[in-house]
This record gives sequence, structure tokens and C-alpha cells, in this order.
Amino acid sequence: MKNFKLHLFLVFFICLALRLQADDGYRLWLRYDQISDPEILENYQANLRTIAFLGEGEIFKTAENELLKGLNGLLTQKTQTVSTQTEADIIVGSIGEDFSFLSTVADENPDNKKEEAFIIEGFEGKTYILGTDERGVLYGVFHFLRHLQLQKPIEDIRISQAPKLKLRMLNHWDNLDGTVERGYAGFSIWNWHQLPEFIDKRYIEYARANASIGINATAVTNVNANSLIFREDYLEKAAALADVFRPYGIKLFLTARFSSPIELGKLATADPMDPKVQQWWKEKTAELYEKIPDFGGFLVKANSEGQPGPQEYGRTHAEGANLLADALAPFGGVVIWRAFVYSEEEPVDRAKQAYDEFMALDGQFRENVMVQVKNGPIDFQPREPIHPLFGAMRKTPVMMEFQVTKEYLGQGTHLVGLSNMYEEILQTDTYQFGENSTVAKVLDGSLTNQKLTGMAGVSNIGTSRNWTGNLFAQADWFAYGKMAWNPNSKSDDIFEEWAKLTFGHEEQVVQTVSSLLDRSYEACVKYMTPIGLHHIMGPGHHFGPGPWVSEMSRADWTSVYYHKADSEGLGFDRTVTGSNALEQYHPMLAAKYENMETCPLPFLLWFHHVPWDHELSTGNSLWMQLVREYYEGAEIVSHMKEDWENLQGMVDEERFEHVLMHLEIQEKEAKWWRDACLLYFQQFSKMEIPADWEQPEHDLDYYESLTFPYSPGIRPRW
Ligand code: BDP
Repeated sequence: MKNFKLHLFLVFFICLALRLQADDGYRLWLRYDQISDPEILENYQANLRTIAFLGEGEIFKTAENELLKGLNGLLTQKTQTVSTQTEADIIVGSIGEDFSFLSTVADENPDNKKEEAFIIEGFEGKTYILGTDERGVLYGVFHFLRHLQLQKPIEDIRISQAPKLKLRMLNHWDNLDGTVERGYAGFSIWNWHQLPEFIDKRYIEYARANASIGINATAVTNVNANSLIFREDYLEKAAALADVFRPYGIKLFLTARFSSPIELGKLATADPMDPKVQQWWKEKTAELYEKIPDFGGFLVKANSEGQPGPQEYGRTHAEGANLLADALAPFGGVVIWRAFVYSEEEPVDRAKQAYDEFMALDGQFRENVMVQVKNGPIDFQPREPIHPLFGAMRKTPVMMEFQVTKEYLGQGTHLVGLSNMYEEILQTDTYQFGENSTVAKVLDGSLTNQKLTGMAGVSNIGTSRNWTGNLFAQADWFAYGKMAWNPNSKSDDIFEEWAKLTFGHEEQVVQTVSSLLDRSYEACVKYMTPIGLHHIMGPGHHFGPGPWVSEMSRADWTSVYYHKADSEGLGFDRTVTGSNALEQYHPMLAAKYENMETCPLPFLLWFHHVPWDHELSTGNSLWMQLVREYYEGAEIVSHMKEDWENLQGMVDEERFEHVLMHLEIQEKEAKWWRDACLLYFQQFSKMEIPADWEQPEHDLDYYESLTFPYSPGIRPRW
């Protein structure tokens, strides 16, 4: 009987322990669970008992709270606050005279003494976390906490960092009605209806998550903008959000609909040269700054996909941007003007249009205008070559726009580590300033001498309990922040760090999680758009394969426009014999792509129309290479699923199941992409899929017949 009771007791405790482990992912990478290694824990406990906070200000206070909160989770003892340096194990303050006795690593790199920089240094048994300003302190604190979460030694800690880009921004494509364009994680977290009074706890958690990875700006409204945001009551709602973000060092931006003076101001025109229009923007901006003194500025999508813009009045993008820039200048705000434009009338290759339009305007923008350029020339496709504007547009600060949400990379379900894509783009050489003029260097302003620098990421956050819907999509948010802080960051490091912060230190878990992230991007490109294919997804919602899409309101929204499959071959000729989009790149870069024989395979069909039986560098015909890559992509996903299954019992059940179910969907959808695309292209190639390979489950008619009317993230007007 006694034994039985003991057993029951044990079972109860085991169940409790398992339950405690269950994790819904809400805490992101800021888990602060107790340090698992007992020796390391003991060492930390002995060295991190007391803290002196030597500073003040709203953001400094946040840093204070975060450090205490973090330490109180990681350690078993309660960390004490003390008032003097002598009593303290940790000293938090500002870099400067007072600490000249430190060897300061920052001296080795003067760049690290700029705004928002921090040092973390161990000296005579104490740890110093110092910032050049309040934000620097906050970033230093988060970095230090991460250092502890990663269980790294603190004795001789010597870290010095400064962000390479000034504006590190998340762009929400969130509508005022609560829907999110291209959002796959539920609805918008902004509850506009209940603002300004109701402050959801999530707003605060959102701000701290962003601050923890160095994000310092957010545009909370969709680029397909609604002028209602400028109505007084909405400005008050926006101001309430800005109040939440401010203590975390985050500036609020809003998207500006170009026709607002008409819609809201009841003017007859929105012409940038009209004095009344200019006055309207000036007054509106002044009103905004009254409510939000540190307002960041406007993000604008104009004359693009039906959005109003200056061209309606015969004015240029520069004239449009300058109108808003003049209104913002007295307050120090900036205009972020998107280069994602392509005109309906122009018959030329869509890939060329933004370059043609914006190069002509270089030098015409006001000093407080930044041009925001998507990573590639088409539209966030699974893989694109770099946008030719990087490095070419020199007199205007050019900022990067990445998608963090996975509109074209498996949406809510596929595990795809975007960090590899970011790294590939950022490390591409533009050659615009000689060899080694990578996109990363163009962005950080060092080649162009730009004062304004930045990166924007289209957010993947929604009301899902774990923020991103798919747990692994948290890794993309994390990676984006890291890349914006330092565009030379290495994906491998990011993956490992995220794996440890999210799943703990068990070696096999860390290994598997990092490797899933690492293999997944290439796999996804292979099962969706291998060898440089692009824009062949389902119409409107962009979910699933749709290479057959040929009837849309405009040709450059169809798939056939991009893949150009015919009986001869496949691919878009962008060389001199075709659209000659290649000429927009620096000749050294163009030279890499211009010859069909030497063009790297990942971009072959982006730049060339290749005969089906043409022998590629791999020894395969184009057709066989295509078949192999589609099969390989799908096969990698099956391996990824198996690897994850091997973690059963090592990851809490809730997250284990969550990831597994998504991998099952991904495996199914990877095969769907493979089969649908190959059957479609086979009509043109008239060549075979090897008979002993798994054959498509259905015929092409079946795949073409599938519809998804309620696919998430659809643009309202579609
Ligand atoms: C496209 C999206 C569309 C966006 C557009 C943009 O499909 O929803 O509005 O980009 O960036 O990829 O403006």
C-alpha cells in the first residue's frame, strides 16, 4: 500500500513536471528559465548578486526592469539593487569619463562609440554594462541577458557593439479593420477599436521583443493605406501606441495615403504642387507631432498597384516624396518612399521598371527622404537576384525591404529559415564601388556616405498565441532583427542562438533545430521555384502552385508572363536578346549572369530562356535538372520531418506536436508543388519523369481545379 501511494505520488509529480514544461511559445526567445547547467548557475549566482543602476530616463528605467526580470528568472537568488559601485557586482551606466579605467573594447573600433552602442566588460570582478545613450544601455542589457541564456562565461567578458544601420524597422501590413494583408498568424495585434484607452499587454510584450533584438521603429499600418488614420481620434489611438513603444526605444511611423488631403481634408486635389495640399500636410504633420513628439515619419506606397500618387497629377515620385518631406522636416521626421512601383501601361519587363523610374530621380529627393527597395526586382519571390538599385542609386539613402512574413515561402505552415535568404542577398556583391561592394555595405552607408541608413521587414506577427502562428517563424523575426542590427551577421550563428534560446541546450535539439532552419530555405526554393523560376503561385492569395495562371487583369500578374514555357524551353530572357534587364546591373555582376553556360543555376531561368534538352553544368538536361530539383526539395522536407520526429521526448509535447503537424502539411504541400509544376511544364517539354520515381498523385486538371477562396492574408480588394 505504501509503495502504491509512493508510485501515485511519483506519477503525479512526473505529470506535473511535464505539464510545467508544456510551452505555447508566447515568451519567444525571452524565456529566462533558470540556467540549466548547475556549475554555470553557481558561478553566475556568485558573481551577479547586486546591481548599481547609474543613470536615468524612461528607456534606462526599462533597461533596469528588464535586467532584474531576466536575472530573477535565470538565477535562483533575488538580485539586489544597490546604490554605489563599490557594493555592486554589475554596474549599468553610460560610457564615458567615469569609466575610463576600463580597457574598453570600444576604443579598438571608434564606430562602436556611436549612438545606440554598448559595451559589456568584466573588470576586477565586476561586470560593466554601459551604453553611449539610453538605448545603448537597453541593448546592452538584452545582449547580456542573452549571453547568460546562452550560458557563456562572464569572467573576461569583453563585448562592444553598435548597430550598423540607424533605422531598424518592422512594417506591419495591418488594416484598421483588424485584418492583416499577407498575415498568417491571425489578426492584427492592434485593437484600434479599443484604443487609446485599452492597452493590451501584448503591445508591451511586442515592444520588448523588438527592443531585445535592436528594432527601433515600427510602421503599424498597411502600405495599402487608409487615410482614416489621420483623423483626430485615430491619431490619438496611434499616440497611445507610441507611448507604449517609447520606453523601449521604438519610434512610431504611419503609412500615408497620398490622397488623404482629398479624402480627409475635402480638398479637390492631392497635387503636390498645390499650395492648399502642401498646407494640409503641414498642418496634419504638426498635429501629429503635437500628439507624438518623437513621431518617426511617413511610409508611402504611391502609384503602385492602384495606390494614389503624384503621377496622377503629372508629378514625379520625387515631387511626391518632397511634399511630405517638407512637412516633416521641421520636426526631424523622415519619409520612407517605396520603390515598389510598376506601371500598368508600360509594356517592358516588370523587373526593370523601378530602376528606370528611380534612377532618373536620384539627387532630386530632399535630405529626409529614404527610398525603400525590395530585396529583388520583382516581388519577394522565393529567390531573386538583388535589386539593381542597390549601389546604383547613390545620392539618395536606399533602405532594404525584406519580407519576414512568408507570403511566397509557404505562408503559415512551412518551416523556412529566412535568415539564409537575407544573408544571400546582403552578401551579394553589387560591384558598384569596385569589388566587395556588397549590399550590406551599400546599406550601411559606408560606400555612399549616407547619413540615413536602414532596413525594413514586413512583419509576420499576429494574434496567434505564439505571435507568428508557426513557431519556427519566430526565428525569422529574430533573424531579421539581427540582420538589421548587423547586415553582416551569419545565419549559422543566428540559427544556433535561436535554437538555444527557444529550446534549451540539449545538443541534439540544438543541432536539429539549427539544421532544419539551415536546410529549409534551399529546400523550399527547390520545391517551389527552382533554377530561377519565379511568380508561378496561385492567383491573388499566392498560396500553392499556379504555373498555369494566364488570365488576370494585367499580364504581369500572371505566371505565364514570367516562366514563358513553350515547346522550345523555359525561362525569361533578360539578356540583350530579351528584355535586357541585365544592363541595369554593374557590368561585373551582369557578366556573371549573361551567359547561359556560366550563369549560376539558381538564376538561370530568371535571366535565360533555356531549351528543354540543353545540357547544364550538372550534366543534366534542363528538364532533368528541373525534375531533380523539384524532387530533391520535397525529399529534404521528408528528412526534416524525420529529424524532428527524432526529438520526441526531448522537446515539450505542445511544441513538438505543433511543429510536427506543420511539417506534415509542408511535406504534403512540397509534393503538391512538385507534382503540379512538373505536370504543367511537361506539357511543353514532352519529356518524362523517371518511371521508377514516385509519380504525381493526380493529373494536371485536378491541380488546376483546386481553389482556396478563404486563404488567409488576401488583399481585401481581391
Ligand atoms: C506584394 C503583395 C501585396 C503588397 C505588395 C507591396 O502581394 O499584398 O501590397 O507586395 O509590397 O507582394 O506593396
